[in-house]
Amino acid sequence: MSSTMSSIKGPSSAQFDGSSLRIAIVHARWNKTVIESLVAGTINKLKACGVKDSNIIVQSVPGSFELPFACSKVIAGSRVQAATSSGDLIGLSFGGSSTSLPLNKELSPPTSTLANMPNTPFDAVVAIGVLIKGSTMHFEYICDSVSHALMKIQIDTGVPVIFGVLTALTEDQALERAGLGRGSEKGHNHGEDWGLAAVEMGAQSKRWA
Ligand code: DLZ
Repeated sequence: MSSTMSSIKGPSSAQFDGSSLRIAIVHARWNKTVIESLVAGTINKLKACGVKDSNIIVQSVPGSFELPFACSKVIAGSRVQAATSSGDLIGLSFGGSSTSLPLNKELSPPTSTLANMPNTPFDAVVAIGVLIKGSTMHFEYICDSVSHALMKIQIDTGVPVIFGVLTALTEDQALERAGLGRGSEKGHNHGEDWGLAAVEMGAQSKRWA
C-alpha cells in the first residue's frame, strides 16, 4: 500500500448506552506493561459509554491460558449471586481457600469488588491477554485453545465474551496495539475497541433476549 493511502481496516463505531450495564474485565498478568495499557483503554471507553465505575469489575489471572476458566467462573458466579439475596460470593473461589475475588491488585483505574455489586449478572465480559510468539509451539497451542474456549463460553452461556487477546509475533506488534509503540507511531490502543464492543454486545444482547 502506498504511504499516502490510509488504511480501511478497523471497526466502524456505533454508540450504545452503557449506563445500565455490568461489565467484567478478566485479564492475564503476562506482559504487564501492555496489559495495563489495554485494561486502562478498555475501562476508559466503558466509562465514556456511560458504564458506571461501580459496575466495572476487574479480575486478574496468571496467564492467557487461564482466561477461559476465569471468564466461565465469573459469569457463573455472577448468576448465582444474582439468584441469592445475600450477595455472598458463592462459587467464585479463585485459588486456595479465598472466598472473594482478588480484584484490582495490579491496576490503578477505579474498579469495584463483586461483594459491593448490585445482584445482577454481567452483561458482557472482556477477556484480555497478550501472547507473544517465542521459539516453541507454546504460542500456537495457547492462541488456538484460548480463542476456541472463549468463543464456546459466550455461545454456551449467552453472555458476550469480547476477545481481547493480542496474538503478536513480536513485542513491537504488541506495544503498537496497546498505543505504546516505540517509534514515532504509538499505535492505537485496542482496549478502546474492546470496551466499545462490550457495551454494544451487552446492550444488544439485552434486546435480543
Ligand atoms: C507460559 C507462558 C508463556 C511462555 N508466554 C505467555 C504469554 O506470552 N502470554 C500469556 O498470557 N501467558 C504466557 N504464558 C503463561 C500461560 O498462559 C499460563 O499462565 C501457564 O502456562 C500456566 O497455565
